[in-house]
Amino acid sequence: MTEQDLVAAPAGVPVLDLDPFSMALLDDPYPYHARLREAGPVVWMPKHGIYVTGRHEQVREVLNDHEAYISSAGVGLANFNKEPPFRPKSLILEADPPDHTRARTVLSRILSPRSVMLIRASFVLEADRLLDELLAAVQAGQVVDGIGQVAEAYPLKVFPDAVGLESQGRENLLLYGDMVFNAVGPRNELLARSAEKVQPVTAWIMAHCQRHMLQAGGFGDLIYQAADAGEISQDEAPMLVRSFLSAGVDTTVNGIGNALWCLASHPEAYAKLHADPGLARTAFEEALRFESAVQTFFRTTSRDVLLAGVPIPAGSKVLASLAAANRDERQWPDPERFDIERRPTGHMAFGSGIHGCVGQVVARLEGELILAALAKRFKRLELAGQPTRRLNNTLRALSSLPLRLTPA
Ligand code: OVM
Repeated sequence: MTEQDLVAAPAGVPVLDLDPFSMALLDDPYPYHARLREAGPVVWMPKHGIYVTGRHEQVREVLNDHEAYISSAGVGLANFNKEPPFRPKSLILEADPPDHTRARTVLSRILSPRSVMLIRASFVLEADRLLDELLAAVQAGQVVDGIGQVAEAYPLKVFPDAVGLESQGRENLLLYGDMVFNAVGPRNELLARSAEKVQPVTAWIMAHCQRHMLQAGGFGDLIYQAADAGEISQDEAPMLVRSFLSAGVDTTVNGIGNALWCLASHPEAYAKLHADPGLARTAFEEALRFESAVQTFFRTTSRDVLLAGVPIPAGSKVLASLAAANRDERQWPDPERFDIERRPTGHMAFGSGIHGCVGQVVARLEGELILAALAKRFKRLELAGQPTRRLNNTLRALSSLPLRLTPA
């Protein structure tokens, strides 16, 4: 008997017999997303025994009803009410109110627009420094790897600096991100492979969540200050630092990497950006819509619910495809068109509702600054070879992106 035989197909729900976590669908998810949206507002996938929604309206509904669709049973395929979590639960991601609210209040203050204003100057300086270096490399005749030299280099410098992390060992942040985002999916080959490295990487991460490892005044230290003030307990502080280190790097690395890929494969869009680097912010936003770095999250129903009239029993896992919602023709005119002058307000790449990305102000800052710095220095950005994909159960990611850059 296979896993799927254990879960009977519910009546009245369209069935889609696909595995969204198979290598083929992860490599090219868009035809599957179209089938998902077409099949109905909610479908049943027997392979994993889950309900799946890929239409914007229903994705939004699931994410905005945090009482019916809870996070404390995990936001991946695993149901934490039935099996233990692969790591101690995140105090913010895998929590519901009122527990969630305390953690969220602290993190939203640390990552607020006002506090991000204070780091802006250093983020600008670093983007300019990195792109000056890149310009010199290009002038010396080098082909550039957009992933290693830009998309990884920039977030790995500025975000851990802002958290107050030491410089050494930061590559662990990418390995850890790869692991936690694979763990949102099933126990497939991808999870097995990234879990092989879990012990040393987790040990490094947890060690760097300790107060004495974090520079005074950084985001990490501010969490400990919140604990000193009694907003959270001392035991909770390292766990909230862990949230920075889980969600703060691999997400922006791939947001920027995907944006570079979008621009390299749409020369007319890059030409517009070069002509007006002020478009950097909306260009980044459109890239998030078009190639969402985080493709999916799950919720678990806390009671019997109706979603678009479809009955879903209590205790069900519901997959919300952020990426499919972001190309839903019911929501977006000409969704398959990458258009940096579109204002894709309401895209789901940062999620929505009380769990909507708490770091989105920082993420947007990084995206905007790196694209603007690029646009100012280069008049053309072209593919210099085939990009390679880094398959991950949740992240839309590239491992390399060979670029030919033409100085302005
Ligand atoms: C966390 C966290 C938050 C958002 C995303 C995420 C798996 C992790 O709190 O650890 O990615």
